[in-house]
Amino acid sequence: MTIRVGIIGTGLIGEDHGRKLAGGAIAGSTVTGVTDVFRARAEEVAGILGGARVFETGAELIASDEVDAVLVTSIGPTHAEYVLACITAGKPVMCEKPLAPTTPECEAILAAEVAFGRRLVIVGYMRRYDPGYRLVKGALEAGTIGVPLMLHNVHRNATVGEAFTSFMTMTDSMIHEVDTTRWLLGEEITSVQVIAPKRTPNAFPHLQDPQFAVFGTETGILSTVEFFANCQYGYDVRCELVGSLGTSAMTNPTFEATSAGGGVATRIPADWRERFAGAYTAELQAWISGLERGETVGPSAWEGYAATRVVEAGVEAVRTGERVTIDYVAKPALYA
Ligand code: NAD
Ligand code: ISE
Repeated sequence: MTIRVGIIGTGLIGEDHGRKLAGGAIAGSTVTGVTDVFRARAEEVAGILGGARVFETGAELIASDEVDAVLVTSIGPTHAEYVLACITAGKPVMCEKPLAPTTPECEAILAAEVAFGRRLVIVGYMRRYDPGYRLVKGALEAGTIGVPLMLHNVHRNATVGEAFTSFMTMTDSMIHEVDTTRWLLGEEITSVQVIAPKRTPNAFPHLQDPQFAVFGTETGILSTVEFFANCQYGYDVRCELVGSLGTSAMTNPTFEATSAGGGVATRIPADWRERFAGAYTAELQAWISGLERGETVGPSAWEGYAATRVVEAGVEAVRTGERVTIDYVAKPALYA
């Protein structure tokens, strides 16, 4: 059985996921349709993907008999509209993060999926499929490091563009650590505070960079995040979990080690595409293989809602510097 995927939004990650889905990296999928408000770009990507049909609108793509499942990789503010249309059409949908930028939009998605009666939506929190993060979770689950007390996260981008704001550190970037924290620890985040360290001279003046966030969980575990948008040297994303009996840490994967001239040189990934290439493949494969079995495999709409809820509070924390507490709507039984 081949799952015919339609892609809404053919920018960087739409193309990246599309190449995997259409090019044989993922077993059991093909790409039959693409669409983008920037039509020329959709046509370009359709060509790259071997001639997928270019749809005029997302609504037409979702309604098409040639599309079994939908991948939403357009910009965040457009996600809710497309995800809701997929639920109405009864089509499985994988939505890149965020599920939606606001909690009312996420709550509308939860309500629609609950009314539909079964899960259709997954959200692209790919770190759950990264070998490093899985090793840390494995150490925790094996009991090797005892009871978790503190999680320390590092999230560094080489550079960001001028459009990147002090709030996007939370909504665009640290949203990944929000999901990582929830998934690794199995607890909801109940508070967030953001501290502004000395600024790097290498950021645009409007951007507070770096930033340091402290998330608190239901049982009082602290999860810290150093987010540095313009670290210059490469893409460096990793974590260390401190438990009552030991710690579990991961290294930023490197791809080669050259020994020469009395030293060893290792590469550092340039960006998320390189660092998480394997994780993106694994998440897409899990989704497609699940659909072949008639199952929905991947982070749920609830996980998407919870992450958005936390970063909304995080934006307030960036603005005020205060510790902001977080509560949630009751979790529907569908997501138990
Ligand atoms: P991008 O700007 O390269 O691509 C976005 C595309 O969406 C553009 O081609 C744009 O023309 C198109 N678009 C805008 N409005 C649209 C609409 N109404 N309908 C259809 N298409 C529309 O951005 P990107 O880096 O590819 O990011 C896309 C999404 O993926 C974002 O939500 C982003 O947060 C997420 N993302 C996730 C990761 C990850 O690590 N999981 C990494 C990068 C981006
Ligand atoms: C980007 O949108 C991502 O999702 C990347 O994973 C993250 O590292 C980067 O900071 C974001 O801008």
